[in-house]
Amino acid sequence: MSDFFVDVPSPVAFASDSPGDGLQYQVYDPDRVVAGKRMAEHLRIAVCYWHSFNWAGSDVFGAGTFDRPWLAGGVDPMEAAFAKQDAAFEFFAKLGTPFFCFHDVDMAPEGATLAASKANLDVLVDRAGEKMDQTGVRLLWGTANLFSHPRYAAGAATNPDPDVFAHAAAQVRHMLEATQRLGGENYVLWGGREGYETLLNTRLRREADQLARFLTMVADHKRSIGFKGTLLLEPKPQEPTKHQYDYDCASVHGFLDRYDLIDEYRVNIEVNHATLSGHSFHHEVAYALDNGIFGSVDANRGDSQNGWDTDQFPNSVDELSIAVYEILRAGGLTTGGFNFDTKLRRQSLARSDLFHGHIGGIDTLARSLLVAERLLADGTLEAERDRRYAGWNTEQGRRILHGDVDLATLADETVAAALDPRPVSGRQEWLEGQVNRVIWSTPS
Ligand code: XLS
Ligand code: NI
Ligand code: NI
Repeated sequence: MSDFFVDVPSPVAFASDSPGDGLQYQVYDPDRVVAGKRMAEHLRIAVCYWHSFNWAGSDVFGAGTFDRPWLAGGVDPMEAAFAKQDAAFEFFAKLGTPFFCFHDVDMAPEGATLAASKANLDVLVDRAGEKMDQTGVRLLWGTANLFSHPRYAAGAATNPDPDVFAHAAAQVRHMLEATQRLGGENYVLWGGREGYETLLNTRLRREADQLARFLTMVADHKRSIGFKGTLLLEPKPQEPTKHQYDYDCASVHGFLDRYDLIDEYRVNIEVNHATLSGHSFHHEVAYALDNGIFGSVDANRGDSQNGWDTDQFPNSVDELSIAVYEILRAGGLTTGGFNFDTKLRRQSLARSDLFHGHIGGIDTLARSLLVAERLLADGTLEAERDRRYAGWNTEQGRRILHGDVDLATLADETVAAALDPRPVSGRQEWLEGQVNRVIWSTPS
């Protein structure tokens, strides 16, 4: 094991009673059984390679501030990739979380040609496989970066140039196969540049058809190689493009339905993308679950004052627990997990800050799981939802929904019966109080 994180000498353990230096979990206890399953199995936590190891802390106004020697330049690119991988696996093992996620270009340097890039990635993927065997860390998902290189400035699958589409296809084919070799449980497609900067030069329907063609080819290839994982699309409304086609869960759902891809893809919901699209994370999770497309989560948070994808570490039990409740109520995660698509603030320079960010976020998530279990056992929310729709269980409700009555007949009957329904309270404030009662009374 490498010794990059020397200031964190041993693995992070659960120690609820000793806050100490903050390098213990206060809530996350992987073996603790919650609602019939170990916490680790409920949450299936992953660390992302890109923000944690492949980003130097730069922003649009300034250079990197972090201590990531492999990104410094002047080092042989393959040697740098090895050093990065050593530090990444040291981090995963010390954090004690079961999964990681990566893009092709996070792990291996791009070569001068596609063939050279593929060869570099194969070396690093084999090396990752050995490290996974040594540490027991598994791959939650892999993905291809189809947005950083200038060739993708006008999109990958939605590019006006078919050669760019073909280039993206080659990258995805290789990365999907690499994900399969590493036993990855899902494969993600985030269409960062599948959108437009201006409608003045854009044909919307053509680009949608191209995207659907691309996703169909990926799904076909998945079947032909026998990859058993789940294909996931990650919605985001904008950034870097002005408008991204996979805007939110409802847009993705409509798109999948329209192009007959509804059985092939599910969604990877990112908290900060949900809020950027003008929804709550709770909304996106509830929509996906109710429509059978829920897959996985990118856990993070935004800053409500600036409207960017700030990818901060989650820190609100109030925000997360209600969404975790919906996931638990629907039976929990299957192949998905909670991937920490999170990055440090630019001034968080110490190597140990990466641990503090993850530990705090993971404890927030674990605490949300405890609250969700109590909300489920408490039953108030479901009882209230049942009560609210109870009218539909009557013979009249059944007749309407089953199409046993047409509009004119229903109108005539309603007039004859002189129906005069009265509004009833939605009880929102009472329900909010009930959720708080459970949050406040959940023991650690
Ligand atoms: C960017 C996305 C990206 C995906 C993977 O906003 O969150 O990190 O998760 O390509
Ligand atoms: Ni993400
Ligand atoms: Ni994001």
